[in-house]
Amino acid sequence: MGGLLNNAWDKISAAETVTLPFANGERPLVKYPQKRPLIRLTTRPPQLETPFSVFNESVITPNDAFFVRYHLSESPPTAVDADTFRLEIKGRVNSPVSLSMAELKTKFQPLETVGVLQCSGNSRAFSKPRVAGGQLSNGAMGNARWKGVRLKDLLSKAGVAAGAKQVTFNGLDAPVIEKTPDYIKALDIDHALDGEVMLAYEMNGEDLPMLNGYPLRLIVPGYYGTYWVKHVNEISVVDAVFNGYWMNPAYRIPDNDCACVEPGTTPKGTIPIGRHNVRSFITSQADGARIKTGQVTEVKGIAFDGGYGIQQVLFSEDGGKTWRETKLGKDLGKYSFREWQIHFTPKQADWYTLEVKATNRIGQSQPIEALWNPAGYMRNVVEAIRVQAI
Ligand SMILES: Nc1nc2c(c(=O)[nH]1)N[C@H]1C(S)=C(S)[C@@H](COP(=O)(O)O)O[C@H]1N2
Ligand SMILES: [Mo]
Repeated sequence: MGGLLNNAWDKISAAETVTLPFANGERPLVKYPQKRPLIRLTTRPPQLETPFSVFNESVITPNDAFFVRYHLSESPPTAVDADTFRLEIKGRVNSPVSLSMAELKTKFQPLETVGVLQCSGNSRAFSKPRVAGGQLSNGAMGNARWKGVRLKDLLSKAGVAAGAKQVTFNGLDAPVIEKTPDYIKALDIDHALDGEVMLAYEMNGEDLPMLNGYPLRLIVPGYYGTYWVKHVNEISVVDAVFNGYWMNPAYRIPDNDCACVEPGTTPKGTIPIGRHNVRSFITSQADGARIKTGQVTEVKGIAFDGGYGIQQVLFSEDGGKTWRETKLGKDLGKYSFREWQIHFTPKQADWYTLEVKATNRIGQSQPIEALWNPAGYMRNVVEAIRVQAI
């Protein structure tokens, strides 16, 4: 038996609170099983954000600091018995398959990928005008080393039958009220067979934490977290586009190049959300930090994209008037956070606006003005912080 949790999360009390930089940004810092104190957004279901300072500690986000997002109020399952757990693969396949965790770990070639998991609504609370949905700061993302098996290998064991169009993924968490739709997501068959999408049973060298999908979760490198179904126990190959609630109307973006519309307006057409856009953050200084005049200050941070890889990260100390190229850190793969670093010497006692802007290997970058869409998805504006040299 693994990952036993007590379901009385609303009884867990907060040791401290934090105030995030937007209206109604007060949040309790709460310690959940297998987690250090995290910023709690909601109790049922649990939604926990990573405190931003964690991203300055290491390029890999520790399991105990990794954010948590659920949709169904009785999530996650309170206990999962990994000895009796089975993954079923069915639908348009030649022979349905049922696999134990032991079989998954021994009968298939393992694969490891370092990859960013980011919620579509990460940073939503900064949308102007404000939008409905969880008012998240920048902590609904994380980077981990995932180990598991290729979905392609599992599907070829079952044998994909003619006419297969998509593959659906369902996890152990189920709705309490019948009217709430179960959390099921779908990928196109070609995507499912790309050899990169995987079922992970390890995160940073350990079993997945219960709150991050124990014992098995889907990893869809480069794609928003909504597809990374947790506690996956049911995979179905289907012959039509799956239109369940969490694919339509939920998790859709405007059907245009910027995934944006004029603030306050409704898009004409929508499509399912897809890959991450390009983002970059300064992690070494917080907004309002004090630095020393005339002294070399190290500024560092992270950048990532939807899986083409980061090409360049530019830094500005004058609010975007001039830019300098930063030094990139070790390449952990095209789906990982990429560290960057630069030195900056404030010549006089003053306020400085530091900005950072990344470009990926296919030339995609970040907008200077924030783009807007009604769900507050895919925010990737060039981030700016103000620091004071004293
Ligand atoms: N079973 C299940 N899987 C799920 C969800 C869920 O509600 N139930 N939420 C999804 C969303 S929207 C996100 S952003 C990620 C969050 O993963 P994490 O909680 O491990 O950070 O899980 C995804 N997988
Ligand atoms: Mo999400």
